[in-house]
Amino acid sequence: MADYFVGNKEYFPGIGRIKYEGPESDNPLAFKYYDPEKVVGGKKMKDQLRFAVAYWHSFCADGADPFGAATHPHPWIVDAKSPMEAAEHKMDAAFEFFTKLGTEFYAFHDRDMAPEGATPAESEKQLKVLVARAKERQQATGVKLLWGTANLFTHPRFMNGAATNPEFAVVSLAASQVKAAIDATIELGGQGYTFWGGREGYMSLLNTDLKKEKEHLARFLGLARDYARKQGFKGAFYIEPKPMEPTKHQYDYDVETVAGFLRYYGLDKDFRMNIEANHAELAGHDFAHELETAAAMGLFGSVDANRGEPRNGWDTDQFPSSYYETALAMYAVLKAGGFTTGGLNFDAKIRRNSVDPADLFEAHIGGMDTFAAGLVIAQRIIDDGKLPGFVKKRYASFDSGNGAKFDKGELTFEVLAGFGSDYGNAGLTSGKQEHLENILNRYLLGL
Ligand code: XUL
Ligand code: CO
Repeated sequence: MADYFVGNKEYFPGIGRIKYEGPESDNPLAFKYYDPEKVVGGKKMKDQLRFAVAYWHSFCADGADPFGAATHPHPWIVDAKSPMEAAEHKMDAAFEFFTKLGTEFYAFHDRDMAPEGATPAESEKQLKVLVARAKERQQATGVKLLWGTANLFTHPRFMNGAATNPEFAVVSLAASQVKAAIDATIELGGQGYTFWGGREGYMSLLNTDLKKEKEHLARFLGLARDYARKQGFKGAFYIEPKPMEPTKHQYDYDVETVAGFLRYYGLDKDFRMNIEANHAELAGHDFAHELETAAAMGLFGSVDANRGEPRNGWDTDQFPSSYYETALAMYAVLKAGGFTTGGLNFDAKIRRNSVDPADLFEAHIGGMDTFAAGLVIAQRIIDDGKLPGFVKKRYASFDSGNGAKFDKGELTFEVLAGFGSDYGNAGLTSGKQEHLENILNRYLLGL
């Protein structure tokens, strides 16, 4: 097998396989920290990080924004004679990109891969044609599907929501699309299936029956899960929390909200979280907060790796570039036991004015290096043991005696309260936050 895949036409000429050259390298098209075969924390970097490229941002998004037209005239679309031919060329470009970059996984929405047809049946037929082609490309290259999903937000029919739409007809159309997307995911050996509630929320409570919409969302998810399992799907189901945008309020607001929703409707055994950094930010949380909150409830699954712009209130989907953020994120991931079915999916897009073909590579290289460095720093935190040791010691009074009894549920409230009189001066123990932040900064500098 060639070092990388090229279809009938090479879409990124002049760029070959991206290699690890180390931190001293000045080559913008080389990895500085991501060394796929290097073992960190008992596993190869590539297996700890499980990078995926997002089909939608990298091969569909064209730089258009609400104020201006496309700035990325993708060559795979420009020279195509029909939407199906454009989709075939796009797939070749995608597999060329995956294999040149050396990412093992990708993620896609149904409509990223195949164009919408005139009818639902035609859309499904077109998707099947492209899925068969993707399967061939996967077999030829070894690239795998991290997760699939359905786009239930672009078509005008979803303007009032999909599973939460007030019209039954639209709920049914959404189901037909999800069914086809689940079939596609199974056919491609997808390790997960993601539900991001694109327009599952509301713009105004004046026209919304909130209780009914949430019940419909829960019913829809349960039915989709049952269908997928019946078809033999063994992968993970993910819910991707996001507090707002495009609706004013999304029902999948953040991890804690989704956890409550899943438990209330009895879905918590089957669904886990796909946590996106930028969505965490929009919800007013640190990325690591969302990861740790999911892990604490056994709901951690996968990650949409990107970053927001703290001063903007929308999803800027930028490529990760902060070691501080990725170190704390990878620390949370490692503490949660690492990825199993999940991975780091770059749900990120190059800026509208990044118009050179190399920009897409440099964006991913930077994101991968940032997470690789984050992994190394996270492992340093664990190996050195100062931070986890401090936390362990901070709770040591629950390791034995009455504290341990409390933890095991062996104390009544009266007994617990009774001990209080013995502990008059307790509580003035330093949390040492600044001390710990200084230690973390030394790890970040490699010290
Ligand atoms: C939107 C978003 C989606 C999901 C997949 O904010 O993150 O791209 O990741 O539907
Ligand atoms: Co996302």
